[in-house]
Parts: sequence; C-alpha cells; structure tokens
Amino acid sequence: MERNQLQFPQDFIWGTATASYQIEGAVSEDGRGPSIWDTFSQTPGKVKNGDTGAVAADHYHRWRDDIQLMKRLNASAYRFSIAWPRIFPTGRGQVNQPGLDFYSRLVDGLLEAGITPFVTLYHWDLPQALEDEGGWLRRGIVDDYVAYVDTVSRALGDRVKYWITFNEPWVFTWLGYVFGIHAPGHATGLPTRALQATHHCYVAHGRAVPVIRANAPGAEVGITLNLSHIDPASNRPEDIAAARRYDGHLNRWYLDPLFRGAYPEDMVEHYREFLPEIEPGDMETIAAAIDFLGVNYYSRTVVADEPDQFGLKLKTVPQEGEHTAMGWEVYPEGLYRLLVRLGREYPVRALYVTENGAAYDDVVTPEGHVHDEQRVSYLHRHFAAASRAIADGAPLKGYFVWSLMDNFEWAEGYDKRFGIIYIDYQTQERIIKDSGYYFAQIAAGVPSPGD
Ligand code: IFM
Repeated sequence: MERNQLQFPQDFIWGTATASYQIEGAVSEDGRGPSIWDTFSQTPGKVKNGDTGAVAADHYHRWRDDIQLMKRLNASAYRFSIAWPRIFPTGRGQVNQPGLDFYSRLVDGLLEAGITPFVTLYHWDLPQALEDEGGWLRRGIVDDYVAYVDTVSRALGDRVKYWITFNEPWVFTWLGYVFGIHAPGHATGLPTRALQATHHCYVAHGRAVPVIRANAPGAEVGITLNLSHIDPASNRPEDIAAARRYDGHLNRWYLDPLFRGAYPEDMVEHYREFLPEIEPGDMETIAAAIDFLGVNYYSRTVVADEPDQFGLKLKTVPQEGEHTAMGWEVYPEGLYRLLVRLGREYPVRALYVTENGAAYDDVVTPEGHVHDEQRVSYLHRHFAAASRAIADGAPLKGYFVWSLMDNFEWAEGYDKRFGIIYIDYQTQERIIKDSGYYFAQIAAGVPSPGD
C-alpha cells in the first residue's frame, strides 16, 4: 500500500466534536446561570453581527436528532463539553440537578447508539459569577474547578470513560486576558494575566486528574491543546530563533509542564517580568500522569524576527496559497510533523486529534444539498497526514472532526461554518454536507476516491 493511502488501525476512533456554548442554546433554561460568553456576546461590538449563543444550533432540545445524525455519519465517538453554569449556576454551591440530568441523558443516548462519549469539562463557558470574583486570575478558582469536576465525574463516571480537563488553555487565556477578543475580554496587551490564568488552569488540571480517576473507574484522562507546526520565514538565524520563541510561547509553554514538570527555561527567561506566581508543589501537581493528549490542529505558523511587544520579538508571516474562510493556511504536512514530533519528543501514551476541520462559505443548492468539496479535500489531506504519522510511529488513536455541525464561532458569530452538517439557523434544519458523507465513508472503513 502506498504511503499516501489512508490506513488506520481497526480500533481507530472516528468522531466529531462540539462545545456547549457553541451549539446548545437554551441559555436560561433549567436553571443554567450566565456564563462569561453570554456577557461578552451581549456586549456591543464584541461578536460579529451581534450574534450570541442564546439559541445556537438548539442542540439542548434537538440532541436526540443529533445523535441520529451521528449514527448516519458512522461516528464511533462524540466529543462534547459540559457547561459549568448548568451544573453550578453561580460556579459553586448547590448542584443544579436538571443541568446534570441533561448531560446524563445525553450520555445514555450516545451509549444506546453505540457512540463513545468524550467529555470536555471546560470549553470556555465559565460561570459569570466566578469571573466577577477574578476568574482564572484568582487562585481559589482551582478549588471551584475541582469541586465542579468532582460533581460531574461522580454523576457520569459510571458511563464516561474518556475525560478532557480543558480545551485549548492558550486560546482562552491569551485571547481572553491579553488580546481581549474572547471572553472575558481583558485587553491588557501584556502576558502577565495569560500566564497567571494558564498557571491556575494547569494546577486545576493536575488536581482534577486523580479526582476523575477516583470517580470514573478505568477512565482515561487527558487535556486538549491547540498546537501548531511552526516554520521560520527564512533560513536567517534570527528567523530560526524567532520560530523557536514562538514554539516556546504556543507549544512548549503548554507541553513541558504536563510532560516535564517545568515551564521551558528559554521562555521563563523571555517572560521574566511577567511570570506567574507559582506555589511550592504546583509543578508536580501539573505533571500528574495523563493517559492521552488531545491535539487541535488547524494550520501551521510561519514566523519572522521583528521587534515587538513583550520580548517575543517576532511576527507571524501570512503565506501564499490555499486558505480557509478563516484565512488559515491549509497545511496538512504540519499535522504530520506535529504528531510525529509529539510522539518523539514527549512521553505521550496516546494522542487524539480532538479537533481538525475547516470553515468555508457553504451554499445550499436549490435541491437542498451542500457540495463542500473544499472541506472534503481539506479533511482528506489531513486524514492522509494522520495516517502517515501513525505509520511513522505517532501513537494516534482517534480523530475528531471539528465540527459535527455549524455553530457559534466565538467572536466570528455564525458567519463561519465549520460543520460537516449544515445548520439553517432560521429553521434549525440540519443538512449533511458532502464532507459529512465523506466522513461517514472513512469512519466505516470504506476506501475513498484517490486511494
Ligand atoms: O470553534 C473553535 C473551537 O471552539 C476551539 N478550537 C478551534 C475551533 C475553530 O476556531
């Protein structure tokens, strides 16, 4: 068989992924409290077109139909997130049982359909009441998070085997606490808050790992990072050094504490005036052994040296060629390189691609179809890259396409469609796109054209 063919192990997991605030809607139902994303999206000018997650894809009411759609996609797993404010409307205290029941029914429905649930415990919808106390900048949030995780894992731990503590710590800390483009919208321009929020998130992660294991016998516990393959813009030593710094900023700052128990030394030096407060024992807590690493990969990053803010001295350089509707370069080779690198440089027991996918400007034909051949091609090339990475030793066990369906793309609102199922937001009609049919073939193990 040729190396560019898709070849995956028999027990390879094929799934789709979503997140609570992006699909559920029903933001005031059954006792859910407000989250930072309700507040942020209701703040004029923060989200394109003034969109909010108030209705989203109405998954809170349509989850049964959505499970049927997953079956039609031949998906063997589903990655979704729990909305903390459905469980504890003000972040802690009295459990909101109807919120917990919603996820319990969802898990039962998935299992009945033969679909393995992968639960993400935090995908950015922090209870607003906790933000009012300082959010991820307050050390006490670690205890609140652990109590929340304890409650959820006690309730679902008899049925859920795969747990992801956090989704993309880099994104919610840097975009939320430095650049101001995600909730809670702090636009400080300095790394201090991102690094402190990251540190609290990481201590919370490390403290949660044994709690989940205790409540969910046989559970596999991991965390999902947004990682990129990084290339220097040229062979100049300055650009190579800049690429290394960006790798330290985006990748190693998040990987090293988990797998080596320390923030990377070169970056500690770069960030010296912005470093977080670290208490004795924190780094050991953070390095709690995990069963898998979740990798969200969308594109590579090309970096050049340039005087700029906070000592990183670099800029990212846009590339010619193919891009998605997000303006992200299509670069499947980066996924291959990243997966192989992770397997070689870090003691990862298992890897899952917990997100990969693309936004394109989809059109529904008069016959009611969505012929999204660019997304089919994007996915096919990334699946091929993953297949090659496995052949070259990466311990990749599964692959989740982002996303099951079109949804609320954060600051981009509903403008950007990542789904392999189209959502008509007027009627909530679901249409399986051509990429969904393509996914269904791959998930069923049917060779695809071109193989
Ligand atoms: O929609 C997001 C998701 O919530 C986190 N990872 C990236 C996706 C696309 O931007």
